Amino acid sequence: MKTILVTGFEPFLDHEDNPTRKIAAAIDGEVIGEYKVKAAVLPVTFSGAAGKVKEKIEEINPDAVIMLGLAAGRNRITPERVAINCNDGEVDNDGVKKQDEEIVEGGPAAYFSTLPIRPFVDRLTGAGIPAAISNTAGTYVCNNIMYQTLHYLGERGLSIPAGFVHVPASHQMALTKPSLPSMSEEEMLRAMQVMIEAM
Ligand code: PCA
Repeated sequence: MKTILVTGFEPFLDHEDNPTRKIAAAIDGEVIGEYKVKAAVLPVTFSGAAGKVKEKIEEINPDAVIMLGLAAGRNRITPERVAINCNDGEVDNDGVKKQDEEIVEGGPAAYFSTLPIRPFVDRLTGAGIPAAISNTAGTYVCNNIMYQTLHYLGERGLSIPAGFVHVPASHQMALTKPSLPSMSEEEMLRAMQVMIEAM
């Protein structure tokens, strides 16, 4: 059986929760499609998150990697098309703030996701789950780990599918923020199932 590494993140900034850590916990150890899922929850730090993904890749030797993050404000599941070589944004959970900084000095400007993002979106919408390809993963920690993971896999000549998917806030998070678009955690879990089956 193949193995897929799925990562989620801890809460960050003023978000009381992060649905991606719950998704990771819920599917850890499950068998979905051709894959046995191994999950990990990452710190929202520029210094620690990507290192933990690389550690997990070395430990698990997965056949695919899907990294998940919260994009509060989005109203659908959004597989990311591209990660850019730039750190810039709000403070991370270490209190570190980056601006206009390269992730890898002299590295390629960008990496495209090697996940089947169009089939993901087609299968998700076919299953009644709102989804769309996103053309920016931002410049915060999510973009950082997508870029670093694809860079790392490329440098090691590992041609496994890997990439990033942003999810909306959960209904629970929207309870206290009435204007925040939200999706139920059950629906997000179903989305994971659909995407892994589409691999
Ligand atoms: N979302 C943030 C970092 C952690 C998370 O879940 C992002 O989009 O960069």
